[in-house]
Amino acid sequence: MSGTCVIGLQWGDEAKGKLVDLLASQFDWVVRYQGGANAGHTVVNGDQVYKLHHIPSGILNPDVQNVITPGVVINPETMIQEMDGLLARGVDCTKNMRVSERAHLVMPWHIAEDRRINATAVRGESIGTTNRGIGPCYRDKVGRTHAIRMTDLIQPSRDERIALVAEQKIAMLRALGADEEELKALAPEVVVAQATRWAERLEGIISDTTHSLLDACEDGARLLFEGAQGALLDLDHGTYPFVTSSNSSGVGVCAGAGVPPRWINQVLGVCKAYSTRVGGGPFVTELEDETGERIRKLGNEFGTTTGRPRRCGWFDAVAVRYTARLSGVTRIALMMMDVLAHLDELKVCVAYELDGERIERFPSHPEQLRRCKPIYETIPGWKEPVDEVRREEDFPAGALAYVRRIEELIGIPVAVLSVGPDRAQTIFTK
Ligand code: 2SA
Ligand code: MG
Repeated sequence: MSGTCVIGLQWGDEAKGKLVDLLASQFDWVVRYQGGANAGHTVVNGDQVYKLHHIPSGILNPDVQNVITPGVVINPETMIQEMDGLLARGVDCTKNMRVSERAHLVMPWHIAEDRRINATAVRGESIGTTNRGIGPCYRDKVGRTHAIRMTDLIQPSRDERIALVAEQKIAMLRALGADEEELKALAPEVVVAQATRWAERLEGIISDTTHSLLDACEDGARLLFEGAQGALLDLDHGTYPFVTSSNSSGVGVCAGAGVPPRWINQVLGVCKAYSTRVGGGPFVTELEDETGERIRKLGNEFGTTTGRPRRCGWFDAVAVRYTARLSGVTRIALMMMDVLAHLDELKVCVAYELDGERIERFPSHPEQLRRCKPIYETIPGWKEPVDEVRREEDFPAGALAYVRRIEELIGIPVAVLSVGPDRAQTIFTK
């Protein structure tokens, strides 16, 4: 038996999808366990680029079972579109993908409400959500009274239930000042018709993934858990309130998937060789200068889901040490090494200065975090491109020195280096 998790250690977009796709052939199951269509995983296979939001990154491998478990919030419309897009390219998801009957649905009213959230500043700044209805859907899940789950789609009570919730949601959004045009799309008959279509399309793949996964674990199957977003966006442990609404760090795997800790033995922590963040919130090592601009351009740092430019900055060892410990990371994958080539020097944040004091712990309050100044160590850059490198010993000495320093600062071995989006541009070192 082996359960391996792939967890983002920064603010998402660490190229987890690429690793999951690559590792998938060594596993029997790939499991998505939190988040929803706010995720954007890019998988490159030869000249084919797949942008996945809902569908697990193991889908390109026909021998792998892909599951979306209770902790995920599903926008059926997006999922069906994604399935159709894959089908047009010869990938039939109905063969090797199942969706939990316990997973909650992102309904059109959640998206309408999310737009309102984004219009509201929290602690002086907008959260900058992806507008995918994630926060409102998880709120309804926790609140229980207005939630709709996958299993509700295939019950005789479906239409009645959806119509009732739609009426209540319209009243609520109206009170919040939503415009009538927007509310028309939420009318009970409109949403009931949509849900009928969703049920027709998805009925065959809705299943009890919890029992299937427990059976698989007990039968000795190999499971790969695919995290979405990154640990600094974790609802409980991230840069709250500038976080997503699920547990995106390693501690979220068990609850979201419905798999107990005893079946997990490896955690691969994925981080970029620098930092990025999309959306609002404090970012200690942010570069609002030419170097930041250069990283954005070379790294093509734009959101997969929303196309938003990502904020870029130096590697933050304080943050990653925290999230690696929190996530129980056993090995690190350091991605996007190619983007840092050609710089005269690089900086790594080794500690923060908070109100005149040096700290090495990641603070919990956003205002404290905002006051933190990075304490940098400067490391000489390397001038040679690395995108053609395929073996560890072929990296320029400067690049290896950078990797070794990061390894030391985090205290966990770097086992994977990535030098580009393609499968072949991945070097396993340990
Ligand atoms: P939400 O929509 O409620 O989850 O937003 C809350 C915060 O979480 C951030 N967030 C993300 N950050 C990076 N990548 C994400 N996925 C997409 C991608 C983002 C995109 O892979 O590129 O395309 O813009 C993701 N999803 C959520 C979000 O920016 C808020 O800060
Ligand atoms: Mg992403």
